[in-house]
Parts: sequence; structure tokens; C-alpha cells
Amino acid sequence: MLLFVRVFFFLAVVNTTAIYAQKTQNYVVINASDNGQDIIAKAANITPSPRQLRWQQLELTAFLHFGMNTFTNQEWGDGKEDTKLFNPTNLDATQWVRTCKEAGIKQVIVTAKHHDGFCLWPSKYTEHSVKNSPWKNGQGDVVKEVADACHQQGIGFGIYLSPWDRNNPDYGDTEKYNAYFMNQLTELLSNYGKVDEVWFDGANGTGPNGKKPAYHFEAWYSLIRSLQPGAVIAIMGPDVRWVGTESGYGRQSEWSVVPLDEQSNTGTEQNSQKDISFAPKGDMTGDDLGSRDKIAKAKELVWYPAETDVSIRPGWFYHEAEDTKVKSPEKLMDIYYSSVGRNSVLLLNIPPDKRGLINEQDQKNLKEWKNIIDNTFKTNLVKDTKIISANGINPRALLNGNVNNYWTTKNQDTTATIQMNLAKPQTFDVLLLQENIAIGQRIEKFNLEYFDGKNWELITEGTTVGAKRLIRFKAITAQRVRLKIISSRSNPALIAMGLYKQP
Ligand code: FUL
Repeated sequence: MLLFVRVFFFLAVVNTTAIYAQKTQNYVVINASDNGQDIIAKAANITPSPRQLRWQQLELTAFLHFGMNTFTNQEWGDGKEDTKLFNPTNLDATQWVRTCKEAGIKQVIVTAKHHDGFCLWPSKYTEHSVKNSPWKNGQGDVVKEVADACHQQGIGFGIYLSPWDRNNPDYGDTEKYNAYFMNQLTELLSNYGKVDEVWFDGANGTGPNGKKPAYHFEAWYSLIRSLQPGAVIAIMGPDVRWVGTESGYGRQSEWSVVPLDEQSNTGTEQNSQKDISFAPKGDMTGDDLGSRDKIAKAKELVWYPAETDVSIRPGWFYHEAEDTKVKSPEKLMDIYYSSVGRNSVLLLNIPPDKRGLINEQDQKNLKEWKNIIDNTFKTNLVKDTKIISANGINPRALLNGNVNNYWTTKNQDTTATIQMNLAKPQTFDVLLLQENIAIGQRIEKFNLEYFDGKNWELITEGTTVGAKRLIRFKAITAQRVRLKIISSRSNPALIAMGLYKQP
């Protein structure tokens, strides 16, 4: 039954995605007269909206799952919990944001309301909130504390507002519940300064009266666009797509341009609580969403990039029993390569504990993870290298760290070889590539080779690049290395290239 509703919701999202995307270059219609070449050209020139581009460049974002479940030791509360149970002894949102910021995280999303309906802000529209808790004698506002900390510390701020509400008595009544939801959205989008992301979950069940309402997605989206035009709307929304698993591992081939009409959320709900690999093709959890084969049959194409969400702990909420199960720095690093390094934004959940603090164990692992990232990427071993690319324009752009200029090819060339002659042999085991997605995602196939004195030997190969591609391989020592772009949908355009050695 849940699955049916999820599919229904998704169809609503798909329709409205087209409407909301149309005004920018992030959406295109395929005409019946378009041939294969025309479709590829259209796909290659779809670009992210400014809000999507800003979001993609964040790379690392965090979820803060905190609420009634933190105190009842649950993952999904039923909405009948006594508000008196919510009582953090030492809540410090500046510590949450500082911990995230120190780990390199650029935006955080707080669970303003989870499925149990308990609100972390004193909403005027319900009694089921912090205002009836002992915390700060009912005078506190967690959303405000997080928003203020983000704005003060200069990182993005986002809200998670669960459409599914197991407490609200009107949940089964479409008109009444949508009015309630719009009121809550209005409070959150009006009273807390700039909001950068609004995250709508797919999980959906019945409310206290055993019924479900229809969600008025279009009305929600226009409210968000009018009150917070810079905010991306994620998951059950038009700007950011769920990668399709909660494992932290994205696809090897991740296209940000996908057919709009191919999207059906079959499988999304079934898979949303599991550590799974991708389900069969034909839904947004498939392993190929945007290849030539996929887009050849499309009626509409849209820029709809992937977000990879995963928790640092087994659960989304804090549970003391999981203090020994916090993901290790090495596991987090593996997730980094498989999310940020696969053209996706990582949304890493770091749940504050009952005191209202990010736990010491999580802090420690985050710090060590950040050290590994910094040590890996501190020296680009090809930084001062002579670059030869016969049909290339602006090769220095590959190494100058400036995202506003880029290397590309002359004429209509869709293939290229970029050769790097290093001053002396270097040992490396990571390749970094970044496309200039501001003008589209184009590269379909590439490889990396080194000269062993006699022949050019393959080091590694890949398909998509997108915003960032990272590939690890067995360490190689070489002085001459070349990147070959074997196939691209239009002129390939790169803003960065690097070779690194893992510590
Ligand atoms: C899921 C929810 O049901 C989980 O509790 C969590 O919030 C996760 C991010 O999304 O669908």
C-alpha cells in the first residue's frame, strides 16, 4: 500500500518538475522530428539552474536528525509521545554547526518535523512541539538555534519537514492537512532567515485516523519559490533527486541529465530503509538513468542531479547502543569517493545525542575523516606540469583551481588527449576530474594511461565525470601520463584535473 502512494506522489512530482524547470535551461522537450544527434546535442546543453549549481558545488552537506525519537530511542515515532519527554540537558546548536563546518560540511538540514509530527519550533498550529516540553520551560526553538548558528558561521541552512504526520488529527483530510502543512512551511520559510534547501521525504503512511491525504505539491513548491527562491527542493521535489539508496554509494555512471518521462518511483520506498545496490532499470533506483540508450527514448530531459544520503550511524536518530557503531574515518572516506567522487552531493547524517550535542565518537571520526581528505588532496602532483593537448584550448585552466575558467576542445571535437609530462617521476593512486557543469555534463568515456618507457599502459577508465569524478587505483609511478577523452556528447569542458597520493 505504501508503494502505491509513493508512485502516485512521484507522478505528481514529475509533472510539477517540468513546470518548475521550464523557465531555465535545465529542461528541454524532445520533438518527434529530433533525430539521435539532435537528442544528444540537446542533452549536452542542458545546464543546472543557479540554485542547483550552488547546491552541487557544496559537495558535502549534513543532516541533523534530532527530535522526539532521540528521547524515546525510536526511529519512527507514532505521534502519541508525551511532549514532556523532549528535554535535552545541554543543547548547543553552535556545536553542531561548528563540528560540521570543521569537517568540511557546507550546509546542514535539521529535521524540523519528523514523521511523529513533533515540531522543533514553537509552531502556532499545533500543541505537539517544543513549546510544551520542559526544555527551556517551553520557550526554546531548536530551528532558530540551528538557523542562527548556520548564518553566524557562514554555512547553508536547510529544513526537513516530513509530509507524513502521525500526530496531526487532520492528516487524512486533504484540504485541512495541506492548509496545516502550508502554514508550517510559511512559518519555517519566513521566520528563520535564508533557507537553502527544503527536503521532502518519500516515506508515507496513514495518520491517526487511518487515512492519507493527497499532497498539494504544486502549492508547496510555489510557496517555497516565492518565500525562499534560492532554496533547492529535494527528493519529493524538482531540483534534487534521491540517488536511490541510503548506503552512501552512488552510481559508477551518474548523469545529472535524465529523461523526465522515464522516472517512476517504483522501488524507492521499498529500498529507502535498506543498504542495497541498485534495483532493476526503469525507476530512479536503476543503475542507468541517463545513458544514450535511455535518453534516445525520452520525451523530455531535465537537469535532476543526485544527492546521496547516509547516516554516520546505523540509525538516523541517536541511540546510545550505537555509540560503538559510528562509521570509521576509512568507511566515511570510501563513502566520499563513492558519492562526491561520483557526481553527487553527500548528505551525511550526524544525529545529536540526548544532551543535545554531537557525540564525542562522531566528532572524533569526523575529524579524522577530514584529515584524510585534506592530506589526500593537499598536493596535486601534476600542478606544475607541462600539458600538451593538441586540439585543446586553455590547458592552464585544468590546474589553476579557478572554477570560472575551463579547458575545452577546438571546433566540434568530442575526443581529446591531454598529456602531462612531469618534471620527475611521481607516485599517485587517485585521479580527479571536474567538468564545467555550468555549461552541461558531456563526457561519456575516458581513460588514464602512463608511459612505462616502451608503451602506453592503462591505469584506469571511467564513464561519466560531471561535477566531480574521483577514481582510486593501485599506486603507479610514472613521469608521462595522459588522459584520453574517448567519447563526449559535445565539446568536453574541464575545470580541474589532478593526480594525488593517498596517505
Ligand atoms: C526516510 C525516513 O523514513 C527516515 O526516518 C529518515 O528521515 C530518512 C532520511 O528518510 O525516508
